[in-house]
Amino acid sequence: MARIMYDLCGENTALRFSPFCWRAALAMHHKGLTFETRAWHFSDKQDIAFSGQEKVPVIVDEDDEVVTDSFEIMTWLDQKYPGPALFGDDMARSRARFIKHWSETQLAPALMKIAILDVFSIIDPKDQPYFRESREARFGVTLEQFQDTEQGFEMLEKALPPLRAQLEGSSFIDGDHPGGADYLVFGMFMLAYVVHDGALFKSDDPVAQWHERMLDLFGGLGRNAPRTGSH
Ligand SMILES: N[C@@H](CCC(=O)N[C@@H](CS)C(=O)NCC(=O)O)C(=O)O
Repeated sequence: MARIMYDLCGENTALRFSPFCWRAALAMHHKGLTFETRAWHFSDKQDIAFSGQEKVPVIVDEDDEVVTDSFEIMTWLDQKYPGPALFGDDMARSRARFIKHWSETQLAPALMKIAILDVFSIIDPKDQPYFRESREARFGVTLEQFQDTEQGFEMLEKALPPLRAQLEGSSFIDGDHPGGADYLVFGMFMLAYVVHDGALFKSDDPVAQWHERMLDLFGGLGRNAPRTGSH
């Protein structure tokens, strides 16, 4: 059977904007693995019930093995499949977990401030009540009160210095070639790339140049992703 990834989509099922699904997709490409995606909406919980949890990405491997959680998927890929390492040894994986936490606690909130209403506007109308209710419960304010693009860019600017410093010394976070750490971070930015109209970085920023390199990987996988609006 073909390898499958359940992948969050918008009302337009070509729009794939989940940072965690992007991480998993890039990691599978890094390993040279082929896969098909199944477009998944927030309200399609029953379709992934077999995985024992309610979030994507969910991978169903060719031998029917089921794996969830982007970091676990990357760890599993290194264990199951030879070829270029995503994380390398246990010590490197442990350090990559720090990058995961940094990206999820420093980048994701900034990107949400910038793009939450963009996400809301492109998801399937049948998903919108659930999305609004669950996110408003999480944030404690309405989506409209939460969205603050200016504050989001300020938060992003505060979060970026370690990434910028790293990229002043090497082409990728993982060195001369992209690896798991790059996908952990770049996946976050793909949400904004797909749903938000407007640049995230100034063009002379090393982060912008890295972002361009990342968009070009695997035949322009990121760059050619369907996007919203006037892109
Ligand atoms: N820790 C998980 C997080 C996955 C996650 O939050 N996925 C979101 C899509 S971006 C999801 O499926 N959300 C379902 C929901 O909110 O009900 C990972 O790294 O894969």
